[in-house]
Amino acid sequence: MREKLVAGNWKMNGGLAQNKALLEAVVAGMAGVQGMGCAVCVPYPYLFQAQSSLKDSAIAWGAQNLSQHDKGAFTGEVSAAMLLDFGCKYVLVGHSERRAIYGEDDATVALKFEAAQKAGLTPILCVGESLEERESGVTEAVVARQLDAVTGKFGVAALSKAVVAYEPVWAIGTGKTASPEQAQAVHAFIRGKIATQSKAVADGLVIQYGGSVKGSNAAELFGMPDIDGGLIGGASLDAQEFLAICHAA
Ligand code: G2H
Repeated sequence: MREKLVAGNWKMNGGLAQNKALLEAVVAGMAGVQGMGCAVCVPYPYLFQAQSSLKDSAIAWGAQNLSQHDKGAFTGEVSAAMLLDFGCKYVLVGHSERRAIYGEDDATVALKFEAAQKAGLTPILCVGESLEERESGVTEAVVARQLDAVTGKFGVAALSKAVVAYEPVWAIGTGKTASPEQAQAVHAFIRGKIATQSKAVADGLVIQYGGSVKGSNAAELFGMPDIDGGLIGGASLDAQEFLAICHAA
């Protein structure tokens, strides 16, 4: 039985004072909640704050990116070991904003995935198609290619210690959410594809949905059989909204 996971992706938002209020409200609102996982992926400078605010709670924290390299002359980069120093459990890899804005290709994403796992972090591998790709009918091919970049290199077992987040690019920060049925169809495709390589890995794989999830649509999405929680952007910056999503899981 898979446990649902709701993870906030703050993106490049926040500040010490507002984070404090947000983290305290989330900790209070999640007290006593069991049977699901909750995490926040914060900007690097606030990992220390997340660690000190969340260390006595059941809420995990993580980062939104990492370097594929272990250490060395990579100005501006942050390694997996550094994230571990701050108690991170999760790290996002291959978020569509990294792919589109920073040119991260499938091969780079796979290396980042490997660096995270080697260090003992749980990568949240983001996959998803653009509007143009959906409209030209290649959604499954795109998602398959993004998954194959990892499983082709490291084997399907690599997904036994990872999370996949399906995030249709056209639904990210646009207010347009995939309908529960549209999302479920892709989630079922992902699980089915993994199952052809390992049923055990497929059955245990947490597949989150991401893209304009809100308190008002979370329950319907999370009610679908292959949707195991969500990766939450904008709505994770508002404690009440984020808590409503967590409570729907
Ligand atoms: C997708 C999602 C979080 P939002 O990027 O990863 O953002 O919920 O704002 O669409």
